[in-house]
Amino acid sequence: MVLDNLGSSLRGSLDKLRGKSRLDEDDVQEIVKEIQRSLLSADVDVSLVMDLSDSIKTRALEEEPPGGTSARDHVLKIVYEELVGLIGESTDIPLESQTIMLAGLQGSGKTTTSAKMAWWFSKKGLRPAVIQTDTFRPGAYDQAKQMCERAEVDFYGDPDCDDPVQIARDGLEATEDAEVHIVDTAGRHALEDDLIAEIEEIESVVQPDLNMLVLDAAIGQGAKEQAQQFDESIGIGGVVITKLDGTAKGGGALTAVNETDSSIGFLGMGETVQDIERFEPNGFISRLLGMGDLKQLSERVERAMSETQAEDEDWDPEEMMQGSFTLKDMQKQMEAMNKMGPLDQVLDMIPGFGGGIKDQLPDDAMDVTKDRMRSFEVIMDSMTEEELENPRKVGASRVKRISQGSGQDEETIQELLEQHRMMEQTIKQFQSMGDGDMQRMMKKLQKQGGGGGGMGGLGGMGPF
Ligand SMILES: Nc1nc2c(ncn2[C@@H]2O[C@H](COP(=O)(O)OP(=O)(O)O)[C@@H](O)[C@H]2O)c(=O)[nH]1
Ligand SMILES: [Mg+2]
Repeated sequence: MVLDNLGSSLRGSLDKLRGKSRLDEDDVQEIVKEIQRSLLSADVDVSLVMDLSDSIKTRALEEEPPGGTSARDHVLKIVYEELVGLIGESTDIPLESQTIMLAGLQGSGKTTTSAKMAWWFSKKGLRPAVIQTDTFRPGAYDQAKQMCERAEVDFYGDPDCDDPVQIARDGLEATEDAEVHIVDTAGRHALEDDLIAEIEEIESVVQPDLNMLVLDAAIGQGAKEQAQQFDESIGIGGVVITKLDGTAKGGGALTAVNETDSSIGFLGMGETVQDIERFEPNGFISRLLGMGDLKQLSERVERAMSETQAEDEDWDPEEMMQGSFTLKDMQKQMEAMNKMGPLDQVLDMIPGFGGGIKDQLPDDAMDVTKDRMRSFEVIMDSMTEEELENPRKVGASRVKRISQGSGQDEETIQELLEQHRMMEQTIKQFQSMGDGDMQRMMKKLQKQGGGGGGMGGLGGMGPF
């Protein structure tokens, strides 16, 4: 995650302030140093880092904390506000008909992002189409077409045409029925004049409402020049940072955003069409500071749960959170989790889980792969209602019978039962959080999630 280091080291420094009501110069100095260190190692531009740390320092020392506020909360608020100022608002993406063109160097993730964004718009109820104008890279047509099939969105490309401007023109006509047009363009290994000329020509035909620059999170200080050049030629209104599921921290992209006065619109978090998130500065920084990204979380939970619930009217997640945890619940959990995306990303968004708690969970708890889920499903189909409700009753002889019935070996059945036990245990821990963190968190989720589908917020959060 972007600035992940900052999150943990800053949390460490801030925790040292616990119990203090006044800050001295040394306290502030230590925190500011921590912030500088992390931002610099994340490739954020040096002068930007200095500006930021100066204002945090000045404000922390000069501003009087409001009555009753601890020193820790006061600093936290200042750091938070300054970081919001640095990162800026999310790019405005209205949910209406529009044309968006993607620009960026080869390999930055444009084609992937165009399919992801189309998927995102389709989930928002709009009809998107992707127009693929890359005639430079062999295989670009097939790649884009396949991703759009996976995203179940309209697609236009022409593998026999080598004029990107012509393809753009034809594409707009062919996808007339779509509401949102996303135009994918070619890149090069480096910025070259002919690339700039080509993209300017496409832009004059397409006349996009928004040009977005797609940047790999791993880009370092080079982001600055790239962003400036694209900005000069077509005008950049928003940035997409891709590959944030990797180890890169994305500081270079932040630099670019600041240089061009644009903003971040989307984050790419993986290779599949669903691995896209709308950039949310507040939530993003909340997560960074270990406060949990409540808004994003509830959005994902809502979406996954409404899909899962639509498939099975009888299943009530709230009942599960209060009562016993059956194998049926587990199946629903796994389905919901798969829809939400990788579990550790989901966990990062839960308040309090971003830090150490996640590490205390057994590795296996995260390891609910699609294949495993499929065998588990086959096994569960061979189990009786009684066994599904009461998995503890499944002894050796029943395992043998289920194995014969499902064609799965006994070991896999034991694994399923073990997985269930593990999840049950975690759920119990969760339940026992009781009146403290847990309820606060559910309240927040309910408030922010808008209560769609009677979901009671966290009900669908999986065993966590
Ligand atoms: N892990 C990960 N890989 C990504 C992401 N976005 C793109 N990629 C991969 O990066 C490579 C280049 O992406 P592509 O969309 O072809 O870039 P383009 O040349 O700009 O169109 C492909 O292998 C993608 O699968 C992301 O968010 N996470
Ligand atoms: Mg491409």
